[in-house]
Amino acid sequence: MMQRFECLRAIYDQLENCLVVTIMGAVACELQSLGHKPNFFYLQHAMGLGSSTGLGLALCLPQQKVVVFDGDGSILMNLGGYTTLARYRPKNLVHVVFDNESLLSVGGFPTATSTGSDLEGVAHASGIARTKTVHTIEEFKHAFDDALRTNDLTSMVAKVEAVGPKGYVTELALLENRFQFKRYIEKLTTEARRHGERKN
Ligand SMILES: Cc1ncc(C[n+]2csc(CCOP(=O)(O)OP(=O)(O)O)c2C)c(N)n1
Repeated sequence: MMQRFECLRAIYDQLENCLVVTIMGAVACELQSLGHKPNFFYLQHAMGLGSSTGLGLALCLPQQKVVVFDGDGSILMNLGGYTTLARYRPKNLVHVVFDNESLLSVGGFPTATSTGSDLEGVAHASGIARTKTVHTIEEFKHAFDDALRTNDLTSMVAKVEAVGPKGYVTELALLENRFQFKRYIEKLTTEARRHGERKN
């Protein structure tokens, strides 16, 4: 079975020009350990709202690719997130759920996916047209590349082992991350405006 860290490593270079939102805990720590960038935002505390945050960004910044790294425990707290994604169908959003069947970051309690709940099935039944479940790094990389290239909403589930880093505390403070991310977006929108003015 694949590990989430390997998945992140396999696609890290493609995150360069995306806005990236992760949920808190293990995945945030793993992505940071590959190298933090100002276009990465690690959503602390608001468990379940990774997809909602990504949706808001994608709708506000339609020219910008947005990637959300979600977790099974988190999306299970906000299943309505799937229906809202489907309803607004942002073409520039890639939603990835790393399904380790566990609340790993708080000690590893099993979630409902460990007893058979199928998140891709929920996504599909919610009305998301492009869904996928992947089990290997090759499948993951291929599906992620495809999702980034395609001009449509994709929600994918990557089945991964319930393993992560030893600790989840990083050097980067929540507020620092928040201001950095905001400035990054401001720079993007200022540049886009200038570009538009030059063209007119
Ligand atoms: C509303 C709320 N409930 C509980 C928590 C505690 N909490 C933090 S991370 C986490 C588990 C997240 O599980 P999952 O999304 O499956 O990701 P994993 O930790 O397995 O990578 C929990 C329960 C929280 N931060 N907020």
